[in-house]
Parts: sequence; C-alpha cells; structure tokens
Amino acid sequence: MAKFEYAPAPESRAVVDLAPSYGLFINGEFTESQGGSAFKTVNPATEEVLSEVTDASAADVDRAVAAARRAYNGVWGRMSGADRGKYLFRIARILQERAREFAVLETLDNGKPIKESRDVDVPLAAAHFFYHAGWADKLEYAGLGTNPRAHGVVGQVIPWNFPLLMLAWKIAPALATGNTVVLKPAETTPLTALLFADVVQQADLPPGVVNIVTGAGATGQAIVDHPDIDKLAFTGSTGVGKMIARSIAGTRKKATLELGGKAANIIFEDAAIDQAVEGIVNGIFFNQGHVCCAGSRLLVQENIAEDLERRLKRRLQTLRVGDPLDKNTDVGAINSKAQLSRITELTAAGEAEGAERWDNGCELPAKGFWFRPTVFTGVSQGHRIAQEEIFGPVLSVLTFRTPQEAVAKANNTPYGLSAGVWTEKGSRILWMADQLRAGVVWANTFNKFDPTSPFGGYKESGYGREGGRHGLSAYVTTESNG
Ligand code: TAP
Repeated sequence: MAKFEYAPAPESRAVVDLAPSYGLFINGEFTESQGGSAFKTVNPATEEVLSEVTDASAADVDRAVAAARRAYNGVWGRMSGADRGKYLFRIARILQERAREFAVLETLDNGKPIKESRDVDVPLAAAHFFYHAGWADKLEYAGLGTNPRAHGVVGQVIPWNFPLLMLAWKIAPALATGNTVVLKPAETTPLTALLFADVVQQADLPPGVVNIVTGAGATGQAIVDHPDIDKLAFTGSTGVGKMIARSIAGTRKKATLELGGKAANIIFEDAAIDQAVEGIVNGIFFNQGHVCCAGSRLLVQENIAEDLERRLKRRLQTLRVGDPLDKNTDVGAINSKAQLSRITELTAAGEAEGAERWDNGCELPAKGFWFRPTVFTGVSQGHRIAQEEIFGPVLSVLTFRTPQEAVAKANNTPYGLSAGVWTEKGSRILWMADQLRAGVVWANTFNKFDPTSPFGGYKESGYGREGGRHGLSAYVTTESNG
C-alpha cells in the first residue's frame, strides 16, 4: 500500500497567545506563588520552551483550598441547580467558541496531532460541560438517593495524556453537583488548564469556585494531604493511586481513582478483518498510545493471525508520524523525555525476553521526542510487554484458539479498565462482555467515548466511575450513602 505524498498542511499557531510566564489561578485571579518556584513547559515535538509555569507550594495549595471553601460556603453551595447549570452551559459554549485556540495549544504542549485535539479532545471537553449542565437542576431525579448534596471542596489531580479532556471530566460533574474545585494539571501539560482559567473568568464564575494550581508531584501530594479537602478525584498511574489510597486511609475523605490499564483487543476468526485492522490501529496508535484504555494487547484467533499481522503491518506503513500541527499527521510526539525513556526501556525488555520486534521504519524528526509505531509478535503472557503498561505506540500480539482461552488471557492482568471484541456473532459479544473483567467493553469498535457513558476500572485500574449518571454519584452524598 503506497503512502500518498501530501504537501505540508500546518495549522497556524497564531491563534494562541502565550504569556512568558504564568502564576496560579486562585480565588478568580492569577496570583504569584508564596514560597513556590517555577519550571518550564516545552513543546515535545521541538523541545522549544513554551512558557514558564509556577511550581505551587503547600502554602499556595492552602490558599486555593481556603478560596474554594469560601466559595462553597458563601455562594456555590447555596446556589440553585438551575443557576449552576447556566454557568456550565456558558463554559461549554465558550469552549466551543475558542475550540481552535484550545486545540492548537493542546497540541503544542502535549505533542498530540492537531486532528485529534481538534476533533476529539476539545469537542468532547465541551460535550462534558453541556451534558453536566443539563444534570445540575435534576439531581433529585437522577436516582442517586434521597436528597443528594455536594461534598464541599474537591481536590483533583490529572495526567498529561488528555489534559483539557481530563480537566473537563473532573470539573464538569463537580460543579454540576455544587462542589468547588482545586485542580492540579500534570507538570508537562499545564497550559490548557491555565487557558481554562481564562474561560472561568470569561464565564464570570464566582471567585474561588475553580482554582488551578500548577506544579509537580509534591503539589499533588499537598492537595491529597490537605485536611480541608472533602473528596479527591485522581487520574494517573496505579503507583501514585496506591500512594493516595494509603495517604487518605482512616480520614473522612472520599476518593475516586482512575488508574492504568493493559487492555485486550480480541479478534475472532469471523471478524470483519479490515475493520478490525482499523480498530487495532485506533486502539493503540491513537494519541501515541498514551491512553489508559489503549488496546495494547492484541489477542488474535490463531488461524487468522498470519493474515491479520500482514494486513496490520501494511496499514501501519501508511501512518504519518511527524509535526503534530500538520493536519495530515496521524501519530505525534511522545509527551516527554521521561516517557520516551520508559517506552524505550520496556521495548528493549521485550526483545531481551525473546519477542520479535517490528516497526514501520518511518523517518523521525531530528529534534523532539519520537517513537515509531511498533509491533511485537511471539509475545508470551509472562513477558513484561504483555503485563506492564507501556503507555506508548507499542502493540503486543498474542494468539488464542478458543473463546475460553481468549477470556483467560484477556483477564490475566492486574488491570481491568477496558477491552475490545471483534466478531460477527452477537451472542459471542454478550458472552465475552460478561466474562471480561473490564469496566468498558467495546464491540466491533474501540476507543469510543461519550459523556453519558460511565468509564472506570476493576482491580488495579482503580475505583469509581466518571461520566454518565454513575459519575455524578461520586460527587454527592445522600441520606442513604451518608
Ligand atoms: P502519574 O505520574 O500518576 O501522574 C498523574 C498526576 O498525579 C500528575 O498530575 C502528577 O504530577 C500527579 N502526582 C504525581 N505524584 C503524586 C503524588 N505523590 N501525589 C499526588 N499527585 C501526584 O501518571 P502520569 O504519568 O501523569 O499518567 C500516566 C498514567 O495515568 C498511566 O498509568 C495511565 O494509565 C493513567 N491514566 C489513567 C486514566 C484513567 S481514566 N484510568 C486516564 C489517563 C491516564 P506530575 O505531572 O507533576 O508528575
């Protein structure tokens, strides 16, 4: 399959107005840190420094929590759901109006292709605000229990793979249910959260309802440990999730943890094979594989494995890897040097343990952090690349003979976030969905998201759900659940 030669089609970055440095967004305005320091955020595709951002201190977190508490007690906790909903609708509309600015900024700071930030991240972020705006005045009727009430002040810590979208997953349900928020974006991708602070001002949200504190792990830890936080919502690695669970054990804090994954994408012999190939590509190469629910383990029925592998490799040779701002790019930059080292280390382990490595041989830019779309065949279950989350554009291929074997292999992981099943038989889809220990099971598709649909994991993928009616319940107490 030949790759068409396209002329460059770069999106203009003129729409983004970057400040040389940013303070913290506390009580409705940008303020200087008290005792914190600063760090640089870079474009991972070019290593260009984009801006300098504040590394918030524990004193800054304390100020942010105090502002959130005042806003909760004084305004937001008393406001009617209908009025809260108006603010959420306003935020949603502003996100749509400024969609291009957000998409370009996300791509610059994260390295993801512009077609993904433009067509997935930003529209879905707006959709989350629209969806939750609709719930704000209907919580009594959401089946959450008797008299649902906000927890109060919510601490939220998010990762770098979908910076704006994870912010929306966190902030929209918290505000809809009447909570106020202190949110920390990831160290490598703080810029869209800071631009969101601008949206908060534009929407005229009362001061202190949303506070954004940038920083590294220690800032996140200060949020987790703060005594006046009522609920924590964390998305990130299982390692940090376990530390958080230990830190809050024995306290009154509620928590939801959305952690890692090692999803099986299972292809049966009767599946529509070319569609399945597209689903595999979307499953693991979307967003450079920096996706917690990525289909990183391909389980193929043995009698079609050779044919599928051939088609998949041919398809991967047509993927365009390079400038994330180019509208034709399929695979962008790895988000950070540290993540590139982790991917490099795990793929080296794959070779050392005896799996066969293949990549699409594409040219990579000289500067920035890059990794070729890679496939490992001959992978066995004990290999690190079959067990550990690589969080990069790397697929491990395993085979199976019977549905029972597929289930046993798919469930043989400490995680349980998502899975995919490809077959023509509806009854088999239902049987598989019942057997798989995964929070989400996609059938004849992969990586489909919608604000109405709950998302979350089993086992070491965490607890609690985000999205849908189930996601709302994590943000309220009721007379039945206390
Ligand atoms: P983490 O290292 O866990 O970081 C997540 C967030 O926690 C970041 O903001 C991080 O700050 C902060 N953090 C680090 N140490 C902390 C501590 N001791 N206390 C409180 N906060 C702390 O994960 P990551 O590398 O950013 O993201 C990749 C992981 O997230 C993958 O395992 C992936 O599967 C998972 N993930 C899961 C989901 C869902 S929905 N289940 C979605 C996306 C990602 P820094 O950025 O400064 O380190």
